[in-house]
Amino acid sequence: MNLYTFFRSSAAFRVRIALNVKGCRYESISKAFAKNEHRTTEYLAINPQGLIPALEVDEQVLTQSLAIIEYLEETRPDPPLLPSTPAARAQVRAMTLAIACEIHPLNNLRVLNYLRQQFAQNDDGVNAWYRHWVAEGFKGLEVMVQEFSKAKRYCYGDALSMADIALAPQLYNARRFKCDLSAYPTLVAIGEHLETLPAFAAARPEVQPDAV
Ligand SMILES: N[C@@H](CCC(=O)N[C@@H](CS)C(=O)NCC(=O)O)C(=O)O
Repeated sequence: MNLYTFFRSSAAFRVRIALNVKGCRYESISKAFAKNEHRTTEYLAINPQGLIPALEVDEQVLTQSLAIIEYLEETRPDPPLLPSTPAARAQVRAMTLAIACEIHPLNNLRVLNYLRQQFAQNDDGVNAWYRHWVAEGFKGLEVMVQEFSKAKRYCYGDALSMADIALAPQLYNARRFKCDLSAYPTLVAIGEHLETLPAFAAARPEVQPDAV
């Protein structure tokens, strides 16, 4: 498997965790955002969206981190990343999407760059935007994990799921942007536990081969 990745990409961070959890071996092919390597003709032929990650797996290229993780789940079901009942799976997917659809796209690099370039925002403006959308998303997610997490170790029940794979990178980035996390004690507690898991530790940005 080849993972088109960038150490700072939180969507790639999700896929790195999933690959580690599933015990999949993969090669990292780095596409540095600062050099616009994700916008070259060569990479657009791999992922026409010009976004990281993409995964070459089973003689095809897959894009979109959650589609990739769902594919891994369906083709390599052990250990599972989704619970066994439809209702529980729906809750896990809801928490995953609360991060991947409601927080992350608003805070993506190209959105932040657009704010700077088209709307003349400086660091203060961009950081306020970033923190606002994290707060909006985490507010509801904290209530959900308070209901569904059993021991504040995982988002749903007491087992690892896709929601944890979405949460850890979002918490990592929230800290990078100095978001105040004091209103989300359950999310923070779950994040602290996830950090102790080898599959998560090995996926962290700073230990990737392209980390600078
Ligand atoms: N929904 C996509 C998001 C992919 C995405 O936005 N990736 C970011 C990095 S986390 C990216 O490539 N950004 C490049 C840019 O904004 O120019 C997924 O889950 O894979």
